[in-house]
Amino acid sequence: MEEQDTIVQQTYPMPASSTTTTTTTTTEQLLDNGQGVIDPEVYFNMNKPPANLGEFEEKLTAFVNHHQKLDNRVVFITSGGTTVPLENQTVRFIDNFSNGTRGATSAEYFLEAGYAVVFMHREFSLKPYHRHYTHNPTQDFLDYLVPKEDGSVSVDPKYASEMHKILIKYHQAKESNRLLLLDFVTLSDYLFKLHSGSRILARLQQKAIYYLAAAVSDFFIPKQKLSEHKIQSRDGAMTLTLDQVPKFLKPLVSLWASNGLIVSFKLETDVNLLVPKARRALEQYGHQVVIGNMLTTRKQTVTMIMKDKERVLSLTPEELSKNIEIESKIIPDLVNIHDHWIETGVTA
Ligand code: PAZ
Repeated sequence: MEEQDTIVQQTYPMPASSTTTTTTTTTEQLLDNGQGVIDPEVYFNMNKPPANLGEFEEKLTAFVNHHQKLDNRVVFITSGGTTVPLENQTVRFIDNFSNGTRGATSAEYFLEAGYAVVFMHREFSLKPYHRHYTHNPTQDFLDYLVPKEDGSVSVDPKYASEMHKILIKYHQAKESNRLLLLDFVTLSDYLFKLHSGSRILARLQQKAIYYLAAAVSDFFIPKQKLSEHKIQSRDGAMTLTLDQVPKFLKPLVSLWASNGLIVSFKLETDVNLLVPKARRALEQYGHQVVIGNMLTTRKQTVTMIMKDKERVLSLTPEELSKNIEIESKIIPDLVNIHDHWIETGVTA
């Protein structure tokens, strides 16, 4: 309560593009229904878009146009964690655990299922196909390679056959122009690109899936409250007050992503909260699927939650021992849901 009182007393300069004649407005005027959360549209008016937003939109528009002509299904995957800068000239930022395994792995299974994939990921997080070599905890990338006397480099024969299979799939995806990689770093990049990207995909109507696997911060420091320069330690202990991030799922469902199948994720550490919170999100935002997962078991089990039903997808101990990935169950399940969505406008 105390925090909220402090926020409400804050004044913000209006954005340069604003047509209003006043120069400042109170946060109270910007809050969504008095719940202490800034409306997403206000957020976009008050923050500067990422410098490469134009390039992002150009690439995405060309990709979507191409697949629309071919009548292909397209999935827009978000993957990895967002950063929350503590300074405008950013030295420090808040981050989270996500390294993009869910998103990158899911992208491969969607490609196998015939989808074109827009993979919007945190810069330097896991990417489809590359992930098998770049982020392997037991083996560094250069250890797959062998230097030859003639100055060339080859793949160590013990890895060649597996690498060959992955390379074939990777080249197929690239040559058929079915994989578009786009990136983000900060929460602000993410929100601008989600906003813009979902509106570009909206022309695909039911043919699009929005698969929101990124771990997006719930809290941030508004630009107007950010220190311009590196925060100095001579001032002693630091106290941070973070505002709540705008609830972007609501406009995504009702305004931006017209008729697409929207799949969000819910991550919890307290198992008792998982399904109730996922259900609350479905009711609040009115989208089609929430995939619930627990921090420690997210690679073995998920719960698919829809309006009138839910089911648990899990790997058996035997499947785990064979390194089967849970995404090999999630994606076929979603493809069924999507088939049904396209045919009937409701989830299976
Ligand atoms: O990136 P990763 O594979 O390590 O983790 C995936 C995940 C847990 C971030 C994802 O499955 C998820 O739940 N994303 C949404 C998190 C949330 O904002 O609740």
